Amino acid sequence: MRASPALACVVPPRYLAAERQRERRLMPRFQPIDFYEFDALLSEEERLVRDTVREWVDDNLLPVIEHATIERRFPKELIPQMAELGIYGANLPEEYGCAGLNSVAYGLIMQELERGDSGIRSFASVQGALCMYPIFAFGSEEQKRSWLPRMARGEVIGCFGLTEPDYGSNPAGMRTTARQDGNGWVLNGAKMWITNGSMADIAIVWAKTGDVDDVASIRGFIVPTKARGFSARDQKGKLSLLASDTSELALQDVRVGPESLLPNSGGLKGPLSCLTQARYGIAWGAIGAALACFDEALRYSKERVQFEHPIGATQLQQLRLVEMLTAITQAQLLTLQLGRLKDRGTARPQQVSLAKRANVSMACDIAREARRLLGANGILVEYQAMRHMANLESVYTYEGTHDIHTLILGQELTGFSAF
Ligand code: TGC
Ligand code: FAD
Repeated sequence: MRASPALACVVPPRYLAAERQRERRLMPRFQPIDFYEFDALLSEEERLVRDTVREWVDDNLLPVIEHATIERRFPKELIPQMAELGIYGANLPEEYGCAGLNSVAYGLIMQELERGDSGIRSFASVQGALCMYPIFAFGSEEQKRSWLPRMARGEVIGCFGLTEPDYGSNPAGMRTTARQDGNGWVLNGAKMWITNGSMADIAIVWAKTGDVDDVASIRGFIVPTKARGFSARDQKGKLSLLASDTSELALQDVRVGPESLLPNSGGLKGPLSCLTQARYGIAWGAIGAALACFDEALRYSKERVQFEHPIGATQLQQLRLVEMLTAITQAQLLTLQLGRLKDRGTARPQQVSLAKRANVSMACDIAREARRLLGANGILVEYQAMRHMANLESVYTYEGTHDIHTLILGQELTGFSAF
């Protein structure tokens, strides 16, 4: 995290207004449970980063997320605050204006953001793992110096265009093309379900520069969204990730200069490596959503009285809570080990698939069970469980569906591709 006053847990003055707002609404504060002394496995810096973002989420994200959800709008006012905390591309090097954190600290940031809302974690994931990372990994030195510091400061927002209307799980089939035109390129095609699509300043667009079947010809392009022929349209009718911008992109004879091409990208491996970064963040993020639901359910079980005793005094609700605690504890330990492997440089994409698949599924189950424990109140937006439950259906689907990760792991075990 950027060495800023925020790192030292000094809450910038304008955040105090949100704190007062929280108190007015008597929003209960998150009460972390550390059943397996997980904190002892973290460094001081990792804990500090997590606690800083945790406090920011409690004071600034949670007070606005309910209304943002009802109004179906991404809370743009949070963008500069997250930049100030050093959240965007937090695991990329300081020489490009980023925080230079290790993978575990980065993961803990994703956990805390998604404890607030999957849509906010999505925004940060797309900005960091899907837009800044490809510029860092496949860009020229000039591109890195030009884009990364501005993106870290939240002055330039990115989106990532891989999925197409007819190619979701199978991006190798993409139809978007980039044809060389003098020094530059002309792009044509459509991208679907693109997070941040309507608010982005640039789009990382993946396109084929050769024949329609030539997967090796896939290259990445930094496309300014104000380029002539580029348009974005909001995806209407969502019942999930309501506080997130999801759009369809159309590229019609979009001309870009040579500086647009990510020179070191080539083949499907390029976008898939970006997905590995984002899936890693999602594995942590899902724990955050689960923690929020567990925290709310536990508190509710102690407060809600039926048959003259708290529902938490009944065996059925205790079973629910114990299953939640067990699943969260297992996920934390698994994901921490993944983070340590990533920092050692030995984590493999299949290990990331296992964590994304297991943790998102775990979080979906916990959100659903928490919602049920809350009875009728569980369907209200002023409680968190149902918002998380609906959000997690998208998380289950994007960045490789649960099924696709099953097949990735099945192939890893048997050597047979079953796609
Ligand atoms: P395949 O032949 O298996 O692989 C092609 C090349 O890529 C390499 N590779 C990877 N590299 C890094 N990370 C990974 N996860 C990788 N997976 C594969 C592979 O080694 C090979 O390299 P090389 O050198 O031999 O060329 O490719 P395939 O066409 O058979 O596809 C495999 C499959 C189905 C697993 C892949 O297409 C896939 O993962 N599909 C799911 C698509 C997906 O996840 N889309 C996500 C779109 S972005 C999004 O959802 C953002 S949501 C917003 C948010 O994050 O919050
Ligand atoms: P399909 O691929 O059509 O799959 C439909 C069903 O078939 C699924 O159940 C799937 O698991 C199953 N299936 C597919 N293939 C097989 C198989 N071989 N064997 C068995 N079952 C199979 N994409 C981006 O590029 N950028 C973004 O920013 C982005 N953001 C998103 C935000 C949201 C809210 C959502 C919902 C999606 C987003 N996506 C984004 C797209 C996302 O990655 C795709 O939705 C996902 O990869 C699945 O593709 P699909 O929806 O076309 O489903």
